[in-house]
Amino acid sequence: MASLDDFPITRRWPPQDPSVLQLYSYPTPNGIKVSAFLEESGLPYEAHRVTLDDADVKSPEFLSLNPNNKIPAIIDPDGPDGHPFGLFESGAILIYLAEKTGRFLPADPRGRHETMQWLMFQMGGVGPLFGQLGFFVKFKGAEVADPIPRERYVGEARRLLGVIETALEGRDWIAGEYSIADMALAPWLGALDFYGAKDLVGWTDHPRTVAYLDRFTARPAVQRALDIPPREG
Ligand SMILES: N[C@@H](CCC(=O)N[C@@H](CS)C(=O)NCC(=O)O)C(=O)O
Repeated sequence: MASLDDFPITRRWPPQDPSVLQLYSYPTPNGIKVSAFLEESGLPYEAHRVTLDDADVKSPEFLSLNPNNKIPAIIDPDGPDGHPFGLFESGAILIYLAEKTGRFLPADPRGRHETMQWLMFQMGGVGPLFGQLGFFVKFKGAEVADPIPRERYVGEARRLLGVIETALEGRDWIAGEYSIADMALAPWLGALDFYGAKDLVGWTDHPRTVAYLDRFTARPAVQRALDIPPREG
């Protein structure tokens, strides 16, 4: 693609400044990951609100950038080859932005692989499992008489919290230094409150994890990211 005009999504969500990175997102845990990176790094960008309504995420314009109909997605007008480059999947976007800016992903191989390990742990474990927990506890729980799905996801979430609690022993951030792994993981810990699932998973039995989420949320860049793009307006 030679210019942003070649991306059909820009017809529905036109860029104000086509020279900066375009973010298509909503402030959910997966959306906040990328907003947090952009706010932390200071990379110039423009945020477009794409709600989770089918009218947005399943619109032909959004599907042209992410055929998997999920936020977040980006277009970088200055891609790896100097041409506009579109990308979806929050983990892939975080790695891309870390490599582009040289921030929040250690350069030394050991630190880099450990950061990737925790990023993958979030992408393959915490995100999907907590998402299902939210489905069965907050959104559709009352409609499902069978207790097994709910028990399954409560048990898995509790187990994953135990893994995080152990990993945080003696460190402030999940891979040592503050990194893209924290930007991926911490927003999902925050989701437990939104799901009304904190008591079910024994949140307060995990004091290092509680302090970790507080530490993440207290960062000024994260505070801003929590409402990017604004939910309303
Ligand atoms: N694996 C994807 C998951 C993204 C995802 O689940 N996004 C949700 C919001 S948190 C979404 O857009 N849902 C809309 C839908 O499924 O229709 C990623 O990490 O980017």
